[in-house]
Amino acid sequence: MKQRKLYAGLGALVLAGTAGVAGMQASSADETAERATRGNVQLDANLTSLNDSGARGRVHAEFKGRKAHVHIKAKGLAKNLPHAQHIHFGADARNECPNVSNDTNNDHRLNVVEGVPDYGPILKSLTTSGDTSPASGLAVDRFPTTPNGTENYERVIKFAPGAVLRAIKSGKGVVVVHGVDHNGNGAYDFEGAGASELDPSLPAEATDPALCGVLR
Ligand SMILES: [Cu+2]
Repeated sequence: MKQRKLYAGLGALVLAGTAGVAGMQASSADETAERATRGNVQLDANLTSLNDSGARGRVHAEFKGRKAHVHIKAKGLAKNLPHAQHIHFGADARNECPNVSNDTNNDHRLNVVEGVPDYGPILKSLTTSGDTSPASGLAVDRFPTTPNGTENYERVIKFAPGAVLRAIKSGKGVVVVHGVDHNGNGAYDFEGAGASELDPSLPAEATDPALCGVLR
């Protein structure tokens, strides 16, 4: 598996999407914004299947100020394969999950880029350890590998204060779990769905979204 290249491929997407978010954070990092991010809020997301992955799940996120205790439970994911997972957010995105109408190239698959108008770029990488920034977007050795297709993930994620955190707390964060074994052969390979739109040297199976839900 070309995991290192997988990182590089998503890196481009991350860089393309973060400029607007960084600007938002800087412009609102004042005292008012800081106060507004202190509140506690409980959010839930119902994770539904994309790309006929057959998976389903739930997310519970307990925000205390700038920290969120994120709990993901999912089943039916491709077994024994790493599943990159993120909180996506875009200031210009619809902050929703994509559907079949997002399949702009009519190939009967939903790739990562086709979903960006809905869920936006990566805001947080829901890794199992270490860095949680967009830079870890495809740190495959730090994402769940779901031996039985089942995921039970828990981690405290820290956010920067400001407009983006307020937007997440107000119900605009979208959780996406990636990785679809389209041809069911137990591997991410080119036979399943060809090359990833993020990097033609990668299988699209490794990056296609499998689950999506809005944290509300
Ligand atoms: Cu993602």
